[in-house]
Order: sequence, then C-alpha cells, then structure tokens
Amino acid sequence: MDYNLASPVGTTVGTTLDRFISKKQEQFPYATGELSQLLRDIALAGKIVNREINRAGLIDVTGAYGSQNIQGEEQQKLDVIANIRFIRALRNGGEVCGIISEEDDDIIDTGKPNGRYVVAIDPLDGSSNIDVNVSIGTIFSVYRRLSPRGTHVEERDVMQPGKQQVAAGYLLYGSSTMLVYTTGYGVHGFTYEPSLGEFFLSHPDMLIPDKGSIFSVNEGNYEDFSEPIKEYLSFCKKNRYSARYIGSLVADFHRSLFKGGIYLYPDTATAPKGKLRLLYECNALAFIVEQAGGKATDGKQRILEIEPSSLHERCPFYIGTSAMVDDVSTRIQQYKQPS
Ligand code: P6P
Repeated sequence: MDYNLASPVGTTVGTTLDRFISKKQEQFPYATGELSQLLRDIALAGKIVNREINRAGLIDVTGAYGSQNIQGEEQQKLDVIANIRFIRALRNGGEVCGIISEEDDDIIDTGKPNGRYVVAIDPLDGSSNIDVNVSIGTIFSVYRRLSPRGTHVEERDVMQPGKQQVAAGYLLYGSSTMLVYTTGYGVHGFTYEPSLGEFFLSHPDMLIPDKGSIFSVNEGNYEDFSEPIKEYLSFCKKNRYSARYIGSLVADFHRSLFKGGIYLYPDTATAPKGKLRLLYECNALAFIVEQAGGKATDGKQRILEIEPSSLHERCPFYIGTSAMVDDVSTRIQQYKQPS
C-alpha cells in the first residue's frame, strides 16, 4: 500500500530527546557517550519529579518538610523528594563522581570514583510556589572533574567557574513540562508528552530576541535597590515596558528566553550578594542565555567568569537580551556616588 506519509496520519511523532542526544553525540568533545547518558539520567529523574508535582495536590507531598536547608529556607516536601530523585538517578548512572545541591550543605560523594563529571543542581527551584500551582523548575550544570578518575570527588571539582561547564539545562514543570539544555552547541527545547513518557524536540536552536521590553524584578525590594537599578527601573517604566515577575526563576527566565527581556535579582544593602546562588542557579542559566545570544552578568563581570569561593555563594544576577543587560551593566559601572 502506498502510504501518503505527508498526511497527518503518517506524520512522524518527532525527535525524542534520546534520539537527539545520540545524533548530536558526535559534537561532544568526549564522544564516549558518558555525557549523553548523564543527560538521559537527568531527563529520567525529571519525568519522575514531574509525576510527583502533578500529583502534589492529591498525595501528601505539598507543604513544608519540617526542616531547613543551608540557606535557612523551609524545605518543602517536594524539595526533598526531588533532591533524592536526582541524586539517585545521577548516582545510578555512574557518570558522576560528585554533586552539589541546594538542598545539601556539603558535596555529595556518589561513590562512583570513575565518574568523569560533577553536577551542580537546584532540584526544585521556586518550590514555595508549589502549593499555589505556579510553575517551578530544576536547574543543573555539568562539569568535567579536575581530580583524577578513580579517586573521590574533591572540592576543586565543583568550584569551577561557569565557563568550564560542558552542559547546562533546566526543566520547567508548567502548563507543559519542558527540558531545555545546551552542550555548547546551541540551545534546544524538548516538550514532555506524558502519555508516551517521552521528551520531544519542540524548540531546536533557540535564540533570545535581540530586542526586549519586559523587565522582571521583585519591586517589593525597591527601597533597598542601588541608585543605578532604581534609575533603570524608572527608564523601563518611562518607556512603557511590561513588568512580569512570577517569583519562580526558571519560569521568569524561560519567558525572557522566549520573548526577550531582562530578569534582575540585584544586590541590596541587606543582601550585598543578592539572593540567587552562583553554582546551581546562575551559572547554568548564564551558559544557556549566552548560547542563545543573550548575556548574564553580576553587574561587573560575566557570570561565567566568576571564580567561586564557596559552594552556596550568591551573586547579583542580571540576565536576558544582550542590549538590556549591557544597559544595566553600564549604569552600574558608570554610576558615581554623589560626593
Ligand atoms: P523573591 C525561589 O526561592 C527563588 O530562588 C527563585 O526561584 C525566584 O526567582 C526568587 O527566589 C524569588 O525571590 O525574593 O522575589 O521572593
């Protein structure tokens, strides 16, 4: 029978994440398949966490877990569940010798001394939004280890500047669940089809719009912002930009990536390093946005250039459309304290 494959009946279901990774593998500097397997492990954990999130209202996984993380933040039950799922998936995959997680004070030794990679992860960012059904996300960075294979992970393995990342990505658990990642060869978005249990390529070679008119910041902190940031926000309003702030970093970043714009989490007098964490929040999104043609800075330097000094350090964070990020950096660097 002559099937008309152009018809909807014969339309292919699209490229799965697994097939895409395999096809792109030849672009990995180390085409040994280990980084491919690591990405598959993250996607698997993401599917499991997605299922837990989608059932959150039905089973007892919402609300506080009853303990705090090193940040002093109340851990949500799903925070703990997500942390366990990602650590377990990465440990079982065997490619990772160590992990740092927002939910753990110290480096996690996976007990896999032959793993070539280390992972920095925020297993469930924005989890305070779970109970109100707002989109939340997972953020991850992958580095090659510096210490010799066959030994246990060392602090230097995870304390690398963001420019050393070999892969980075995020999962967004929203109206649809997406996985967006880069290995340094462009940014690619996959949409999860739960009925098939697969991520399908939906947004190949993503690029951030080079013009933007959306600014995203928690203006509740306005009184604590520096003068150049206050001036920039006035500029945005005078130009009738749109204000959008979900209060969930992955969702706010994802919108900026799609629509253009800038996300700001500035330093303040009370929080001189800002709120967001360099190693498992800012570095990954900075790698992605630069691969998509955007920029990310702490106001003084590229996020990816920052040499980490502690596992859970924070940094001021300005990320999005290049011209908008440049505008903020220029204002910060040219601001002269009144004498
Ligand atoms: P604020 C969530 O806790 C988070 O780390 C990010 O997801 C989010 O962008 C930010 O904090 C929100 O912080 O101070 O505006 O509530």
